Amino acid sequence: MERTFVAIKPDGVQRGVMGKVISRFEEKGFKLVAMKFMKVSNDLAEKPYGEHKGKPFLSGLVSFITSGPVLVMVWEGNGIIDTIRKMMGKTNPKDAEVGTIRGDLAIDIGRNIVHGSDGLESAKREISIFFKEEELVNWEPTIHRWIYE
Ligand code: IDP
Ligand code: MG
Repeated sequence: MERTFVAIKPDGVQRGVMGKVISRFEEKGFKLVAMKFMKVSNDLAEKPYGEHKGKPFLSGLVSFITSGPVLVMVWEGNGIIDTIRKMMGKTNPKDAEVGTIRGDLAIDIGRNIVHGSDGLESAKREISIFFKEEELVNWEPTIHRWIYE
C-alpha cells in the first residue's frame, strides 16, 4: 500500500485546524502511520523543497516553515498520494475548489496550511527526511474490511 508525507505548516497549527485536517484523512479511511509535532531547522526545512532551489519564494517559505511548530505525518492507503493532493486542493487557495482543505480554510498561497508529497519518489524521500524506519508504526485498523473490498 502507498504511503505519503503530510505536514501541517505553522499557519495550520496557529489557526487551530490540525484536528480538522487529520479528521478529513481519518474519515476518508486512510491510516495514520507516524506523527510528530516539532520545530523545523533551516537545514531540514530546505530538504523537501529542493525542487524550488533558486525560486524567489524559497527563502520566505523556509523562514515561514521554521517560524513555529509543524505537525509532520505519514499516512497510508490505496492511491493516497494523488488523493491527498486532491483533498488539499490547488497550491494557491484562490484556485482551490471549495471542499478542499486549502479551498475551505486558506486564502493566501504563502499560508496554505498543508504540505503533501507530489509523487512516489518525493513521498519516499520526504518520509525518510523526517522519520526513522522504527518510527513508522505497523498496525492493522480493524475497520479495513469495511473500507477495502
Ligand atoms: P504544493 O505545496 O502545492 O506542492 P509547491 O509548488 O511545491 O506547491 O510549492 C511549495 C510551497 O511553496 C507552496 O505550498 C506554497 O506555500 C509556497 N509557494 C509556492 N509558490 C509560491 C509563490 O509563487 N509565492 C509564494 N509562495 C509560494
Ligand atoms: Mg510541492
